[in-house]
Amino acid sequence: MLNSQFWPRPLAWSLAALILVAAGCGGAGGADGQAGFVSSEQGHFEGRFSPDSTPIELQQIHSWTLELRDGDGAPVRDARIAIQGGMPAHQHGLPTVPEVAGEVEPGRYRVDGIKFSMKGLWVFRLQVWAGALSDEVVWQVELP
Ligand SMILES: [Cu+2]
Repeated sequence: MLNSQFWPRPLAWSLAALILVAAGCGGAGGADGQAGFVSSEQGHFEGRFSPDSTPIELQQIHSWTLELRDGDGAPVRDARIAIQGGMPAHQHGLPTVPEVAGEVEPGRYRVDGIKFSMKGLWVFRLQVWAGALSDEVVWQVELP
Protein backbone atom coordinates (compact mmCIF):
# COMPACT_ATOMS: atom_id res chain seq x y z
CA MET A 1 0.00 0.00 0.00
CA LEU A 2 1.24 3.43 -0.88
CA ASN A 3 1.87 5.35 2.27
CA SER A 4 3.32 8.73 3.01
CA GLN A 5 6.06 7.10 5.05
CA PHE A 6 7.63 5.97 1.78
CA TRP A 7 7.91 9.51 0.52
CA PRO A 8 11.17 11.11 1.42
CA ARG A 9 10.40 14.20 3.44
CA PRO A 10 12.08 16.72 1.10
CA LEU A 11 9.87 15.46 -1.71
CA ALA A 12 6.80 15.86 0.42
CA TRP A 13 7.90 19.40 1.20
CA SER A 14 8.41 20.20 -2.46
CA LEU A 15 4.96 18.89 -3.23
CA ALA A 16 3.48 20.97 -0.45
CA ALA A 17 5.21 24.06 -1.77
CA LEU A 18 4.07 23.29 -5.29
CA ILE A 19 0.48 22.85 -4.20
CA LEU A 20 0.64 26.08 -2.25
CA VAL A 21 2.04 28.03 -5.19
CA ALA A 22 -0.69 26.61 -7.40
CA ALA A 23 -3.33 27.48 -4.83
CA GLY A 24 -1.80 30.92 -4.41
CA CYS A 25 -2.66 31.78 -8.00
CA GLY A 26 -6.30 32.01 -6.96
CA GLY A 27 -5.38 34.88 -4.70
CA ALA A 28 -8.10 34.01 -2.23
CA GLY A 29 -5.82 33.85 0.80
CA GLY A 30 -4.27 37.27 0.52
CA ALA A 31 -0.79 37.94 1.83
CA ASP A 32 -0.73 35.09 4.29
CA GLY A 33 -1.53 32.53 1.60
CA GLN A 34 -3.83 30.45 3.75
CA ALA A 35 -6.93 31.65 5.49
CA GLY A 36 -8.82 28.68 6.90
CA PHE A 37 -7.95 25.92 9.32
CA VAL A 38 -5.64 23.17 8.09
CA SER A 39 -5.48 19.62 9.35
CA SER A 40 -2.39 18.61 11.29
CA GLU A 41 -0.11 16.00 9.77
CA GLN A 42 -1.66 13.07 11.67
CA GLY A 43 -5.14 14.55 11.62
CA HIS A 44 -5.41 14.99 15.39
CA PHE A 45 -5.92 18.74 15.31
CA GLU A 46 -6.88 21.60 13.06
CA GLY A 47 -4.89 24.79 13.22
CA ARG A 48 -4.92 28.29 11.91
CA PHE A 49 -2.00 30.64 12.28
CA SER A 50 -2.56 34.30 11.61
CA PRO A 51 -0.75 37.59 12.14
CA ASP A 52 -2.20 39.93 14.75
CA SER A 53 -1.85 42.80 12.33
CA THR A 54 -1.70 43.12 8.58
CA PRO A 55 -0.13 43.86 6.22
CA ILE A 56 2.88 41.86 7.34
CA GLU A 57 5.90 44.14 7.47
CA LEU A 58 9.34 42.80 6.64
CA GLN A 59 12.05 43.21 9.29
CA GLN A 60 9.49 43.95 12.02
CA ILE A 61 8.89 41.77 15.03
CA HIS A 62 5.25 40.92 15.46
CA SER A 63 2.87 38.55 17.20
CA TRP A 64 0.74 35.84 15.68
CA THR A 65 -2.12 33.74 17.00
CA LEU A 66 -2.31 29.97 16.68
CA GLU A 67 -5.85 28.65 16.97
CA LEU A 68 -6.15 24.95 17.69
CA ARG A 69 -9.26 22.82 17.67
CA ASP A 70 -9.91 19.11 17.73
CA GLY A 71 -11.85 17.00 15.25
CA ASP A 72 -15.11 18.03 16.90
CA GLY A 73 -14.32 21.72 16.61
CA ALA A 74 -13.64 22.11 20.34
CA PRO A 75 -10.71 24.30 21.39
CA VAL A 76 -7.50 22.44 22.23
CA ARG A 77 -6.56 23.69 25.69
CA ASP A 78 -3.32 23.59 27.65
CA ALA A 79 -1.26 22.65 24.63
CA ARG A 80 2.49 22.82 24.56
CA ILE A 81 3.77 24.21 21.29
CA ALA A 82 7.19 24.29 19.69
CA ILE A 83 7.79 26.45 16.66
CA GLN A 84 10.20 25.99 13.83
CA GLY A 85 10.20 27.65 10.48
CA GLY A 86 12.14 28.93 7.56
CA MET A 87 12.27 29.24 3.82
CA PRO A 88 12.51 25.85 2.11
CA ALA A 89 13.64 27.42 -1.17
CA HIS A 90 16.60 29.10 0.52
CA GLN A 91 17.24 26.45 3.16
CA HIS A 92 17.43 28.89 6.03
CA GLY A 93 15.45 29.12 9.23
CA LEU A 94 13.66 31.94 10.94
CA PRO A 95 15.75 34.99 11.82
CA THR A 96 14.27 35.02 15.33
CA VAL A 97 13.22 32.42 17.90
CA PRO A 98 9.46 32.80 18.32
CA GLU A 99 7.93 31.91 21.67
CA VAL A 100 4.46 31.06 22.81
CA ALA A 101 3.40 33.83 25.17
CA GLY A 102 0.35 32.04 26.48
CA GLU A 103 -3.14 30.78 25.86
CA VAL A 104 -5.08 34.01 25.59
CA GLU A 105 -8.45 32.32 25.15
CA PRO A 106 -9.35 28.64 25.12
CA GLY A 107 -7.53 27.14 22.17
CA ARG A 108 -5.93 30.46 21.13
CA TYR A 109 -2.21 30.84 21.68
CA ARG A 110 -0.25 34.02 21.18
CA VAL A 111 3.15 33.64 19.56
CA ASP A 112 5.61 36.49 19.98
CA GLY A 113 8.85 37.26 18.24
CA ILE A 114 8.10 36.44 14.63
CA LYS A 115 10.05 38.29 11.98
CA PHE A 116 10.43 37.83 8.26
CA SER A 117 13.66 38.95 6.71
CA MET A 118 12.65 38.65 3.07
CA LYS A 119 9.81 38.10 0.65
CA GLY A 120 8.88 34.64 -0.54
CA LEU A 121 7.49 31.42 0.86
CA TRP A 122 7.95 30.79 4.57
CA VAL A 123 6.88 27.57 6.20
CA PHE A 124 6.13 27.14 9.89
CA ARG A 125 6.14 23.77 11.60
CA LEU A 126 4.13 24.03 14.80
CA GLN A 127 4.58 20.94 16.94
CA VAL A 128 1.68 20.54 19.34
CA TRP A 129 1.40 18.37 22.42
CA ALA A 130 -2.02 18.20 24.06
CA GLY A 131 -3.12 15.48 26.45
CA ALA A 132 -1.84 12.20 25.07
CA LEU A 133 -1.63 13.53 21.52
CA SER A 134 1.21 15.05 19.59
CA ASP A 135 0.96 16.36 16.08
CA GLU A 136 2.35 18.97 13.77
CA VAL A 137 0.61 21.81 12.01
CA VAL A 138 2.42 22.95 8.87
CA TRP A 139 1.56 26.48 7.86
CA GLN A 140 2.75 28.35 4.79
CA VAL A 141 3.04 32.08 4.49
CA GLU A 142 3.70 33.62 1.11
CA LEU A 143 5.00 37.17 1.27
CA PRO A 144 4.58 38.77 -2.12
CU1 LIG B 1 15.09 33.39 2.25
